[in-house]
Amino acid sequence: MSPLLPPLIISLLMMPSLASTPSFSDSVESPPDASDPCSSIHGVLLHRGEPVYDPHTFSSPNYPLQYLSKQDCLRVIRATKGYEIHVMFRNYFQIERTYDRRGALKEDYMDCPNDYLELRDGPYGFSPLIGRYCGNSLPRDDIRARSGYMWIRFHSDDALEYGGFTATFEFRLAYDQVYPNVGACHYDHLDGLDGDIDMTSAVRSQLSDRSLRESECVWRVEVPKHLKVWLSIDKFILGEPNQCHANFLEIYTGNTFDKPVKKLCGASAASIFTSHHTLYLRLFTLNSTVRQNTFISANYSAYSRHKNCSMFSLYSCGDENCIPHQLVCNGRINCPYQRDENYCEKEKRWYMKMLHLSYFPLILIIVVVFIIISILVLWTTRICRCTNKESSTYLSELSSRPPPGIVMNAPLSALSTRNNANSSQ
Ligand SMILES: *[C@@H]1O[C@H](CO)[C@@H](O)[C@H](O)[C@H]1NC(C)=O
Ligand SMILES: *[C@@H]1O[C@H](CO)[C@@H](O)[C@H](O)[C@H]1NC(C)=O
Ligand SMILES: *[C@@H]1O[C@H](CO)[C@@H](O)[C@H](O)[C@H]1NC(C)=O
Ligand SMILES: [Ca+2]
Ligand SMILES: [Ca+2]
Repeated sequence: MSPLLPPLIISLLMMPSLASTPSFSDSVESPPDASDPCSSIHGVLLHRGEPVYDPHTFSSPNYPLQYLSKQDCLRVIRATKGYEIHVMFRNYFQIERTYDRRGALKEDYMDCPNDYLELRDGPYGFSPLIGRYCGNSLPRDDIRARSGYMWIRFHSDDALEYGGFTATFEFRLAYDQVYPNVGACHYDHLDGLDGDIDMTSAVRSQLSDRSLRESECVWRVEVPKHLKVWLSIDKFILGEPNQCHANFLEIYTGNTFDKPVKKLCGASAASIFTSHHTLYLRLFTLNSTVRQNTFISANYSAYSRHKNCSMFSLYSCGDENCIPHQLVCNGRINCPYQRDENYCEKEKRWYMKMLHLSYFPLILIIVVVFIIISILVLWTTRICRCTNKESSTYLSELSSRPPPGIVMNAPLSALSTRNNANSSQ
């Protein structure tokens, strides 16, 4: 057992609670599942075998024991508006540090390619870097997130693990908040299989703040895990086309850990079939003039690629793309060649629907057989009625008629008027 017990009981008084706004769902925190190795980054530690939760701490996985290999733990913390986040490290700090080819320690403190703790001033992996930490000395810098958000990521590779770290953070009133607008233009699309992304209106809503210079709007799209996101950009007009420093749209898949899969700052954009079920879109604009002339709209849709869509209970677009059945005839295009919407108007009429069924000939045969049987049944009952009538008072009149098969073709009304005429005579 390590002699250095983690600072489990730290009373951080006068701390504003974590605010929750509808725009940024990552900020809603609840006690995580203690069996998840990443729960320690969310403040859960095992103390004498019992999980202890302190949301104002974050530690390496498995702390106070050695951290685990192949971990990627992420947490985003958020302060109430007007506060900034300060981080303090405790006890010890031991994260694998880079060795160069001769085995000498590299002096570059920021270069930690194997294992590291990464802190950013903002809620995303593309937010400004505060530092990437590794090695054996407690980070002594004044670590603070002035945007009111802090991105915390711990990464370890598959070899060499060390003691790790534990840290506490607190919220302090910010007298000079430099990025008051971070996280203010965030939109989540997490529940649907398809939808519109209206970037033009989002950018418009930022125009009311005249003092705002740079702005960043972010959309997070998530579809069920077994599917992927297809993004189709219908309209793409940037305020300053081909000026990548002034405006751009970046597309990230999975998380924002890695570089964007695409950075768009030209005059056009096409559709993108991503290979992940989550997607982040980041639209950067330098100033309000640029924002005023920005018009971008996109649609997203869940899809998957299989040789045989029906084996995965999906609808086939006819081109190896498969989509969930709910997206067929929902009034939106979800197949690249619109197959999911092409037959919908016709299919509303039942007989057209019947024609599209593969077992239509079978139904046709059944219907024809049924009609023939009905006719035969009607005919035989008719004969029976006629036989009964033969014994009645109309016997003489009926016996003068042609055989029953021919009578059937004569309209009943004509028959009855003739009867009436006969009786009135
Ligand atoms: C906004 O940025 C563009 C491109 O750099 C520049 O041409 C324009 O003058 C700027 N407008 C304002 C109001 O600063
Ligand atoms: C696709 O899968 C379904 C269900 O498993 C099967 O009935 C069908 O024959 C398969 N089609 C092809 C072209 O393999
Ligand atoms: C995208 O959504 C808009 C609004 O619902 C719609 O008008 C447009 O046709 C859609 N585009 C595609 C390719 O589905
Ligand atoms: Ca390692
Ligand atoms: Ca559709």
